[in-house]
Amino acid sequence: MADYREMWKELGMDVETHDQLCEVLPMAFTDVYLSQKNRPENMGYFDFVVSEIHGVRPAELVKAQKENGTKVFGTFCVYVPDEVIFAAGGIATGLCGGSQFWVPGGEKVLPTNTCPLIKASVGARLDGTCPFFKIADMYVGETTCDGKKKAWEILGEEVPMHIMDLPQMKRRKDYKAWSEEIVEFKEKVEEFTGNKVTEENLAASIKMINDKRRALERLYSARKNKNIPISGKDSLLISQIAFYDDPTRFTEMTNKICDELDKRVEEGVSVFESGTKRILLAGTPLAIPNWKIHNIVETSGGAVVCEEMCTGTRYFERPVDETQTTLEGQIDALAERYMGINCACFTPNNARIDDIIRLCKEYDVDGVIDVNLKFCNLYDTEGFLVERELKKAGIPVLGIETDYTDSDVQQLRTRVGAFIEML
Ligand code: BJ8
Repeated sequence: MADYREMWKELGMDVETHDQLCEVLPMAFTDVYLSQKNRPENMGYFDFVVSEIHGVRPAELVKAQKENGTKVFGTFCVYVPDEVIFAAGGIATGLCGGSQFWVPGGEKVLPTNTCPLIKASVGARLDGTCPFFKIADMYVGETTCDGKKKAWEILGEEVPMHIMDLPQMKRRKDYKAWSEEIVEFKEKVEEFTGNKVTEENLAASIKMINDKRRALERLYSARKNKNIPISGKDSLLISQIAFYDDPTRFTEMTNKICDELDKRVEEGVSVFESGTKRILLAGTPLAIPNWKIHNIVETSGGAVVCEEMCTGTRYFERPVDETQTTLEGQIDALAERYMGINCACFTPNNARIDDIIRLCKEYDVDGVIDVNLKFCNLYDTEGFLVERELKKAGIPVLGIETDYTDSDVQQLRTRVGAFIEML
């Protein structure tokens, strides 16, 4: 990695502790990623972004702040409409933590039985070991799960925090409430950036983010083929980078790899042996660098062909309606699109089960692994209905619960291996 120590120091990071992360991450990446055979050539860009994850993009954000007075907004959930931020000349960046490295820092202030995603996110900020958490001028939280809601109160003491009140049901009045919440968010963003959101700049940012969604849709479509041209691990990496990268460049690079994948499909190239079992992962998100389950599946005779996750289909399916010409119409279109995401924080949430069954057909899936991050009660509880309905639909399913540690890897390997064998 190039030397970014000066920038990290300037950001007030704990550079010595951060060095330890810089030492282990490349090793993990080499083991999990670079050991794969026949990777698409255009993964080179995404490999580069990961190898410089705390350097190259943070440096761009700092430059935009210093040279143009750009405001950076850190977000934690796929319900937060990035379009509003970009329309006002801001930059949105994902902040969810996916490494065990940050968990102990979170545990200093949070109950141990909090999900690792929340503990890692809080730890990354309090320990000063992630540049993105230091760079963000404002954090945008939401009222999804209880753990996050309380975490905002702790993080809000560190950084200006705006919280979006997400409804938990999907009645007409809830859609209306979410529209109003987006209007309030728009006003907050306008005040913070000093820029107005107009029909024109919002239309442009809706198109920009839709283009990103369409590129991801293309990537996922390639995985529907009998010959799978890209591993689940590589696809996951692209999905994870989508949360951080410059959206226009990301779209361009994703379309570029999709051109290569189309060619592979035409030529019948697969990265898996024929007959490899096709697995869909459903459940809680896999924030970077959480590659654990994909790695286990793909080194146990399976191929991950789809993720019904926020680092997956929940992030990109269904673009925002681009035909609206008034600000009001555009905001309603945003509310409509975002309320269409099916997170377990909603009740009832049958549409998520319908989604999983639909995706199983679209991706010609042999079996589903329902993944739950330890202590996420929402997805854990919903797992009962998900697994029951999948069984009813004749789709084999394995429910697993895990965290960011390596302590359960052997045990998971045995269970996942046995599941794949039985398919
Ligand atoms: S839309 S999944 S990104 S809330 S895993 S922190 S729910 S205790 S991340 Fe999420 Fe938005 Fe839903 Fe997606 Fe809480 Fe569960 Fe942890 Fe979670």
